[in-house]
Amino acid sequence: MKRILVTGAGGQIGSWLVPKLREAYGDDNVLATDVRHLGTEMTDAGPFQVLDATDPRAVGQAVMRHDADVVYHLAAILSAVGERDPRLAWHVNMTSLEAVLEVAREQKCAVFTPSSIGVFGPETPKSPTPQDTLMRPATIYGITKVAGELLCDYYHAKYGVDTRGVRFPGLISYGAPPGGGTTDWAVDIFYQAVAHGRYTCFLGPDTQLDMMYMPDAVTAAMQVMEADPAKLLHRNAFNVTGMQLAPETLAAEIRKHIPGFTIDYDIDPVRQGIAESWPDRIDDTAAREEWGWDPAFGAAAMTEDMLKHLK
Ligand code: NAD
Ligand code: AKB
Repeated sequence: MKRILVTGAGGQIGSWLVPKLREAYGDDNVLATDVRHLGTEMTDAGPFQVLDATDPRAVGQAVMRHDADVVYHLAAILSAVGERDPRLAWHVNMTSLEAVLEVAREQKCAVFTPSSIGVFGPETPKSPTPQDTLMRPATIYGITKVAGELLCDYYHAKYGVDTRGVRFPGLISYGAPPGGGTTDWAVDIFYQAVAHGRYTCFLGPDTQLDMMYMPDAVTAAMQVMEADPAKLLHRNAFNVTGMQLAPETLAAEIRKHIPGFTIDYDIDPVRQGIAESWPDRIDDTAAREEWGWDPAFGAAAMTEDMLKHLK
């Protein structure tokens, strides 16, 4: 049975991924860690430890004590917060990844690291965005994600570390709120629709981005780590997507369930600029062909499920 350590476990992804990992591999085999204390839902169901993932010694000790053979490295600063504090984003994203990779090299662990559609930039072909293409991101977040993909590839090629990852699009979920990204509107809109029947969006009406419902994201993370390594050509950077949404198209979906729902716009130039530098639609053929990626949720099914849970 795998022994797993998760960094950044209290965030939007970790709060969904840790319970699924515990279900699959056993509660005691999955050590959840985060730089902050987390609620009892996370800490009572299995082992938990406060851990700063930028501290290589602490990461090494935690991996050794837990006898981990897999690390899901989720600790990071996201795009919008990164633009407010670029040095923090560089420090957290790069220092923590280097720490995890070094520990993985020394202690022979496999590593899952999520990359992002944020690796793409204004010069990248927008629709469809190929798996292998020009990547010159305009955000510090994107720069750390491109560097992270390359560093993970390097640790695999040079040291044989079993590094794997996907480029997640914007993730939609209920429960733990998103951590300060450009795609957070696609979560906030549901909470505001249910609570107030209206939403003011910080992106323009037709700003289309790739999105995915969290159950599919968790499946992707676990599936790529279970995939036959012989079939993986793009180990650390698989494009994956579930659907494409713009504020006006998601508002129309929500209106099918909440007929009086209204949306208006108060555009934030920083996040609008980031969104415009990202793809409209990524091509995830490589993930489908190399490890069987096949998302269960499109826009209609995701909207229905989100509203069912939030109501
Ligand atoms: P999040 O912001 O919701 O959670 C990040 C977690 O990391 C938080 O619980 C935070 O406390 C923790 N953290 C911050 N600094 C830390 C440190 N020094 N040591 C340990 N923990 C620390 O992020 P998320 O949405 O769960 O994203 C997880 C990963 O997935 C990130 O690499 C992110 O770039 C990537 N990703 C997320 C999305 C998305 O839409 N959520 C999309 C693409 C990629
Ligand atoms: C963000 O908006 O920063 C994240 C992402 C797509 O990486 N949700």
